[in-house]
Amino acid sequence: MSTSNTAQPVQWHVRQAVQPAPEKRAWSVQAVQQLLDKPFLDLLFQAQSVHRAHWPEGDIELATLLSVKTGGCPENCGYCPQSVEFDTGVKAEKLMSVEEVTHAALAAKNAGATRFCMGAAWRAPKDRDIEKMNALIGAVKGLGLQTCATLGMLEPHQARSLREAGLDYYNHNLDTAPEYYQDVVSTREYQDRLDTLQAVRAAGISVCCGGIIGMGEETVHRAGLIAQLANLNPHPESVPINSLVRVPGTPLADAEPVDPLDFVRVIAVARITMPTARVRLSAGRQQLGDAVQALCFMAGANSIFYGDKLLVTGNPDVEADTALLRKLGLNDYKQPVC
Ligand code: SAM
Ligand code: DTB
Ligand code: SF4
Repeated sequence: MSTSNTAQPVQWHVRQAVQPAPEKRAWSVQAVQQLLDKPFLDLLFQAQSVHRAHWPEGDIELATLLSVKTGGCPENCGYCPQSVEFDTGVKAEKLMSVEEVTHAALAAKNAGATRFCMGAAWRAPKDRDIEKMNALIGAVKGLGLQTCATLGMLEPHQARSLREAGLDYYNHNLDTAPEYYQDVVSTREYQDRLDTLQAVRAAGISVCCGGIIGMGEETVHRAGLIAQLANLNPHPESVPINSLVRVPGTPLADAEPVDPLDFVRVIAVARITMPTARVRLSAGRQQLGDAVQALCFMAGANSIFYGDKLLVTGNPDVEADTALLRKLGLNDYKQPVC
């Protein structure tokens, strides 16, 4: 074997071709917790190093949300303002029309969004709901946007139908660790979520799956959530990390607020354990302020929900996000077309 430093590209290509795919590392809850417990700056440095190695462009993805079917949901997720069980002032509405959704998606595109995510407050859509969603997906896709939907639990045939209509991503969150799940929602099982994720993956739709921090969970539950996500094989392409929006009338309205630096830690650990995922700094940004959001980007977040509203609660407005991205020198920001 040659000991010279001269590059030998041909040999390198041959070696690459015969190498087996690297084995996927399984993350134990303990290993994830050790990451969460690292000294803050060491953790941030590690996460930023992983981030730069996998995302050299360093851009922030802009995804806009629209609640296409609001309220009246029969589930009892303790964080959610759209459950019929909680008195939150959110009224049940019917599914929006193709025209209304197209109008909103075009506005999102003109403001700079590349992905458009449609949310529906369903436990599980009926087949006739899927048909109506397919029309919305086709219209959004026709505008040249990436499409995402979050509609509740899916059967395999429904996932296939959404894929055929042009759905690129399906959002379905695990929300927390399996052992904490029943403290938050009792109308379904953790396994139901995993089954839907499997149906989505099998249909060829990319997976968007994450969770919520600040629901009274311990650090071990945060580690348990991240381990579950990282051990999905492959791990999700998008990982939304939400900070609980404490909505009056929900059982979690008075939950202890999360220490913002602990929230940054979760982002960092998501980045380290899922290097090729878009980690989305999701709900709760209004409470974080610019400095903590900048730390989240430093920790490896490279996506945000972009637009004045999440589903039914508020989000920083487009002007504030434009200003923040500009201040941080991110995205080589161009003026939105209005
Ligand atoms: N009904 C569908 C479902 O549950 O999958 C889709 C809509 S649901 C509102 C989508 C996700 O929003 C939930 O899984 C949860 O992670 C997040 N979410 C809902 N309410 C929230 C809140 N108050 N704060 C933070 N995230 C929230
Ligand atoms: C996700 O993880 N967060 C978004 C999206 N996926 C659908 C929803 C956040 C909802 C926040 C409360 C609300 O506005 O309803
Ligand atoms: Fe329904 Fe989804 Fe809200 Fe749960 S999170 S109550 S399933 S809309």
